[in-house]
Amino acid sequence: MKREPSAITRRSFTRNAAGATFGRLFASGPLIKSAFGAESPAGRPNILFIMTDDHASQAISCYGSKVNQTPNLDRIAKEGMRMDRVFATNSICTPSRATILTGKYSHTNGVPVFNRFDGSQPTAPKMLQDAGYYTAIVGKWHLGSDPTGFDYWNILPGQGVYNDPTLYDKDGSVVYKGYVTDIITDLSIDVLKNRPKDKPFFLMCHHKAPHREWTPDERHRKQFEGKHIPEPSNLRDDYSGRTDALREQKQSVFRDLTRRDLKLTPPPGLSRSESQKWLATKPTEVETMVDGVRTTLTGKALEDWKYQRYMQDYLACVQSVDDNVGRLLEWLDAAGLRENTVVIYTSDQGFFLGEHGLFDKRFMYEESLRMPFLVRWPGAIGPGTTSRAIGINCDFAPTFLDLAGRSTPSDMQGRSLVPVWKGKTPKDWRRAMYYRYYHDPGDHNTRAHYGVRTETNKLIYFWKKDQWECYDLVADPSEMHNIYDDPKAQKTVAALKKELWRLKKELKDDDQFANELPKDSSYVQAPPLKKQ
Ligand SMILES: [Ca+2]
Repeated sequence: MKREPSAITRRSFTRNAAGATFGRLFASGPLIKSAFGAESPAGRPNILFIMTDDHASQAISCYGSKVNQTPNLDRIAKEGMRMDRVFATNSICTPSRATILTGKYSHTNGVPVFNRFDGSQPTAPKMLQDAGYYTAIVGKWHLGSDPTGFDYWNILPGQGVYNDPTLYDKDGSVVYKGYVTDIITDLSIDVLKNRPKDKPFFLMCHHKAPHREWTPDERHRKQFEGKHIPEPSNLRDDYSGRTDALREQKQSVFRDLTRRDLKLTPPPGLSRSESQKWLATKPTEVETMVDGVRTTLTGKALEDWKYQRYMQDYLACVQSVDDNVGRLLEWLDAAGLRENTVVIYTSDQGFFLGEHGLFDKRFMYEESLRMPFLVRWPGAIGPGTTSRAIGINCDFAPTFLDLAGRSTPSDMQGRSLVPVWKGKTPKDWRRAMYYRYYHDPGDHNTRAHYGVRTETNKLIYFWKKDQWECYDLVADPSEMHNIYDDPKAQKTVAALKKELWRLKKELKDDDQFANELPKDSSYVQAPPLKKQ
């Protein structure tokens, strides 16, 4: 493996407190040797990175979920740390994945929308290989090009499917009978069983669930069938005082869920294409059984029903993830890998579970911006700890490298989270993060915007509309009151604007993709040939 040409500067090394710690750790002879023993407590840890697709922290019980229980995810938090302020810098699938691999914002790594990732660029997995790690990825990739920097990869083409999914590797594809979350877990365990034992490992276990269209397996579907899910207080947000963006979006639970999303069955006698068209329709009335009586739902009764159907299936998909994370944790225990493996659980972004009447993500509002982030590392992270330090997905690559004893390359735009985990957050840690979403009109007519989130406030600029929103996150955590034009807020607005322009400049966002977006697609993937 050739070493990446990225320059490691003295500045980035000294800035990186945990990197310096590892520098000291590896300064003595015997420890350098033990660094390559994966089982050795003195060596570099294994890294198990579990990432789901679209899992909101509101649907994890250790984050205070009002809608479900996730005992296995809670176990990671109980035995390690729950981070409360880790944010996606561009809240959609492909861009977040490109950022996690590169440690760079969308405008720097060239993936602002669902476009193809250039796998020839430097990435954390390549640098981990160079540092002596065995690297592997299983599950959802969704970057349009085949993985680079992995000793082993086996991925879903594009979004993949929930039942009997196809996965493919460098030699071709295989159809696996069963449910995708179980299969990705089985394959991940196989990777760990078959890995070379003389190296530490870095495994990315990437689930498809709970991505739209939220198809649960039968056991979990039954668990949530007919269960009443509490509604968020702002499910019926009327968007007063906000910009045009919320009124123009097409990601409304009441208006934009299709018959396919709602798992309705096409009437008999339709051709395949008629059936597809029927399923893609957003229904304004639905005939269903209510208390044993066939009933046609319209108006508010239909709205209530749509929210319930959406959430029952979404939560059933999450429950399968929770079970399977439990299975992986138990396997680590049984294999004696618990002590020297860093286990991370996150999602590529957050998700709306009816807040502001929405599903999906994209907007910079809290539910979409926030990534769940749980991490366990026995002996290094105190059990049951929490952190409110502002992390971003650009931090993940520097963190992986730090764990491998490598400093952060100077062109990465994040910092290692390791000192935060150890309760030693550097004094100069960021107090604000920069966000930018480009995909306009995109799949849901979500207006392009950029903005800044501080520990107490948020400022959002819809640049194509020249419209602003500003929120006081302390007084108004649900972001219902836009204070941008409030005379009392003008000092705050001015300070936030100053910080926004400062961050935009510091991160070298020169509006590279403000008007023109890449045309190629991350949905197009080399057609996987069947294995012989
Ligand atoms: Ca996603």
